[in-house]
Amino acid sequence: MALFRYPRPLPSEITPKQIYLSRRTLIGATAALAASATAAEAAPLQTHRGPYSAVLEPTPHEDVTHYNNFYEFGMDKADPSSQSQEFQPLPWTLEITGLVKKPLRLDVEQLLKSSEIEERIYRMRCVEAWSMVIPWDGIPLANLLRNADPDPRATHVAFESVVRPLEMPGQNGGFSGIQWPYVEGLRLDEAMNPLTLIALGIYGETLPNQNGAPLRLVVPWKYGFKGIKSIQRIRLLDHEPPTTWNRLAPDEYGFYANVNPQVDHPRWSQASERVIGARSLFGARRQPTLMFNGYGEQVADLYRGMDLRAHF
Ligand SMILES: Nc1nc2c(c(=O)[nH]1)N[C@H]1C(S)=C(S)[C@@H](COP(=O)(O)O)O[C@H]1N2
Ligand SMILES: [Mo]
Repeated sequence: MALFRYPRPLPSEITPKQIYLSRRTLIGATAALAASATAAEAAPLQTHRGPYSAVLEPTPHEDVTHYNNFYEFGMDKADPSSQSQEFQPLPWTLEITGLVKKPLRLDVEQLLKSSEIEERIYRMRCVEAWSMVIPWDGIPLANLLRNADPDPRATHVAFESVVRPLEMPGQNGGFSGIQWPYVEGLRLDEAMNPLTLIALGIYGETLPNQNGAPLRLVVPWKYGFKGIKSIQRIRLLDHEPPTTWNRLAPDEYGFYANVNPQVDHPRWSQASERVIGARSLFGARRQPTLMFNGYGEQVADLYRGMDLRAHF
């Protein structure tokens, strides 16, 4: 069980050594409290091991926080960690609107109070054929959506990332071709699945900017691009919303994006994956990719009778 705290202390409130300590020690009680002594308004929160965590060896913290995709900060894997340090996640408001009976506007503190924070150790499989194992801290999305009381007409959920060109260099021109904001979507039953998480932390620490501070989506049986970062708006709809990668390259990235080793990307195989942070004698280690990224028992029923080749 780790201690988890938000808001994190401002860099000006702690020394670099303390930042290092608070990041390195899974926020061991003493280090975290020492580091946050001057900004201790918010009490540390308990993180509980969630029931859906498989027994998996997490990818080293250094790789999880320095090998990232977050095009708002640039297109190289090292850009998000180096280019996101000016980004100020707080204050933040998450809106849940659309086909709901009780629209919600929540700041991060209200979010943290709305539900118990669970630790979920999940595999993450990027569509580019690499993978990690990440220990997330977060809230089941279903809990949030229930609080908003979905209207019976709602069938889908749309998500929108933040737009802040002054803090996000990738939103100033750049070559990605992405129309901002980054947008994603799920079917409502996928969003309500108990595996679907809104993460506010990793490794028992506040979510680093490069991983999608202050809150992002985690859908472990889908390709990583569905896990939209720095979410400001969630809307319930009666139709399938447009999604960023599908809009850019509809033949390569579908709405569903379920991890499937039998359906190749048009330009590469999806049968296996490079394991980030794991080396073998011959360089990067590879392993076979699992159907639904290994979560079939929990999610295969969502797709009964669907042609997963057509709905890739
Ligand atoms: N807003 C936003 N969310 C995003 C992305 C992005 O570029 N912008 N990249 C996606 C992709 S392709 C992946 S693989 C994961 C990477 O998450 P990580 O850097 O925390 O491992 O974030 C996803 N979420
Ligand atoms: Mo990805």
